[in-house]
Amino acid sequence: MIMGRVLVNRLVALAAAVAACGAASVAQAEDGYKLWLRYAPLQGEALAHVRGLPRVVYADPDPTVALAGAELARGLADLRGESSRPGVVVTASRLARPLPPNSLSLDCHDPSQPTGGAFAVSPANGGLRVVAAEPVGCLYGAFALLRELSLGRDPATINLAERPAMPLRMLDHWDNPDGKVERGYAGRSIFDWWKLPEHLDERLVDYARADASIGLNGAVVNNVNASPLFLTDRYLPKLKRVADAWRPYGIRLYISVRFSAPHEIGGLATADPLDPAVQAWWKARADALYAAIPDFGGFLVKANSEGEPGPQDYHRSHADGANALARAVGPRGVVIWRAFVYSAEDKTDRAMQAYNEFVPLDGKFDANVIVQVKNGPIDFQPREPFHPLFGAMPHTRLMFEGQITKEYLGQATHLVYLAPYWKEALDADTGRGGTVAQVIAPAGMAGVANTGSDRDWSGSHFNQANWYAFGRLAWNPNLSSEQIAREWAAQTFSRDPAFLAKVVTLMIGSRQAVVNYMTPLGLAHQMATGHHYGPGPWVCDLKRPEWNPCYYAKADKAGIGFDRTAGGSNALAQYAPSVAARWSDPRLMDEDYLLWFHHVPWDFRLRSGSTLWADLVGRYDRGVAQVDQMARMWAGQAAYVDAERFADVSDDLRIQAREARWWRDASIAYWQSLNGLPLPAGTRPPEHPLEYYKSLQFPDAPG
Ligand code: GCW
Repeated sequence: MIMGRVLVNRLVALAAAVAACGAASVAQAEDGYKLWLRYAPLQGEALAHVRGLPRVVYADPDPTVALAGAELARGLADLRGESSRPGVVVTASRLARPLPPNSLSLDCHDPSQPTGGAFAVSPANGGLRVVAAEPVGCLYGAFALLRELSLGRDPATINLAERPAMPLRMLDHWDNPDGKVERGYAGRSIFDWWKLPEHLDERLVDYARADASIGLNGAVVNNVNASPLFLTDRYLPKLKRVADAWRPYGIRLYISVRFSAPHEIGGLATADPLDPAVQAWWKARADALYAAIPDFGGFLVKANSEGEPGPQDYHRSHADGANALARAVGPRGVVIWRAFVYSAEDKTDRAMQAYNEFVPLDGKFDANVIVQVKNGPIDFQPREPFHPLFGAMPHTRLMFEGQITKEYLGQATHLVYLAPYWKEALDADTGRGGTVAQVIAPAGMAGVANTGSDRDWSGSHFNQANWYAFGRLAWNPNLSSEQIAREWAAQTFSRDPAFLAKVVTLMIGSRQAVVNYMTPLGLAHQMATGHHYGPGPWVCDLKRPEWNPCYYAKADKAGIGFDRTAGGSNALAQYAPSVAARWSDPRLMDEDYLLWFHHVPWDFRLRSGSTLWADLVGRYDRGVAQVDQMARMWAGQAAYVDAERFADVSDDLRIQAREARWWRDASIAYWQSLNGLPLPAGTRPPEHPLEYYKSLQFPDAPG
């Protein structure tokens, strides 16, 4: 014990620990690079509280614990407004007991604590103690402590005991090896495979730190429309370099694989998953990956979907395909197999195809296979009902896939805060023994990343909130959207209560605003084909019917909406009876999903008494008005935000206000061309004739 204390006192490793962590970012003032990790100086009583905290952090030399210690020392110095006087990190092989008085201690190998990233933080010995069973728990604990302090909490009242709700909390990057990001609106890829392994961009370390700060623990580094390059020997040292940089932050590296790779790069005649040579090839690739990266996470697979190869090319099932890869990986990792499938030949309602394909395979997947299901049955639309697969495969681990990058929600520029969107699905009762969040708890959540080479990482400052919210919800899906918005805005912009009251309101309302001006009342997929940016409800001439917006709205002179009742596609029957019952009667149901499940005449009476047509037009108008209101709210916040970020957000809101009108006008002009109805009294007519909206082309659209 005494020996331990002596050691502790001797091993003052201030600079070393800070340097070893590599966490120092290259951020400039307020260009958004620092994300929510700004640790802006506290004021008043909160400042006095952190100034009263000890300046010595006791840690041990484990690389993750050292990082946690350095983060704490640096974060506290910043919060104290004394960035030039960071605290001291003292490292020892194991912490001495009793804990040194008046210290901040990271006690990271306590076998009495729960594993899996859990931690506890409490006042101890005149200081604070973070305790965990494993180093990564301490890292999460350090970030959680800094978050509490950043929000102005009195350290004496901090008592946290947390454990993540699910084991896999991941980001999926749809990044191609050439640096282009599919559906990416924040510049180019953060991965420079060309320069790796010799050069590792410091941004990749900052990225891992940001992920860890919100509890994320894995990332798939390449697009699900996968290049086989990632399975070649040439990529092994590149992947290894990234994995080595991420390891101290607890981020495991995964890759997307191309199912036909054994044939394409392996020189085999086939990629049939039941062929022993194919199986041996996958095993050899997995072995090579694990030799380079012992904690390699596993494979993500998009198979037999949108033209990607898959087991069905060899008349095998998704389970055959997934299991072949899962056996190659073995207990070392997982195979995440996507349920996002719909085929050109299948004439059933697209919303039903994944369920039809996967439910019969329940129980046939190996234990290390996880089936990854999008939040809704079509494709990340502004509003969809939850996916009917959740709850319908009780013998298969299901993972939730959300899209952080806003492919169908205004991409980089529209301010849309997505926590309420994801929570709508996570909180939904499947009627089959739990909510979606409960169904996925044994597996996890993956978010399609919105990160890129832009200085602000995410294409706009408010898009950072969606990265933040996704991590926080994967850690704890019971957090409220308000709490997450408040935490994020306070850390990112200002802790001033007046500011937070306005900005949290603005964020919370933003999701319904985009639904209103793009696809109200349960409409979906009305975006122009290809770029998915602006409106294209008239598009109806593409070869694959389900790639046409007209397929989803089924609008004509008489009415609008997709009949998914027993009289139509009967997609409703894929839900538990208690859920289907809620959506089966168009007169009684939640009207937010009306046209998703029902085809109704334009003069259908809503509960408000107004006709469908009048209500639809009213909702588009409300969406436009909501964006105007958001812009007004933001305009009043100049005093709280630095000029650079204030102007950036103001500009984006100007774009959003213009484009909300575009969506409204184009949609109304088109529906009117079908139904021939006059606009409700007092309604502003579309600014241009329909032909104008149809003529707009965007060959320069990003993503
Ligand atoms: O949302 C759609 C996108 C495709 C994407 C696909 C998928 C990666 O438009 O770009 O491909 O979904 O999820 O596989």
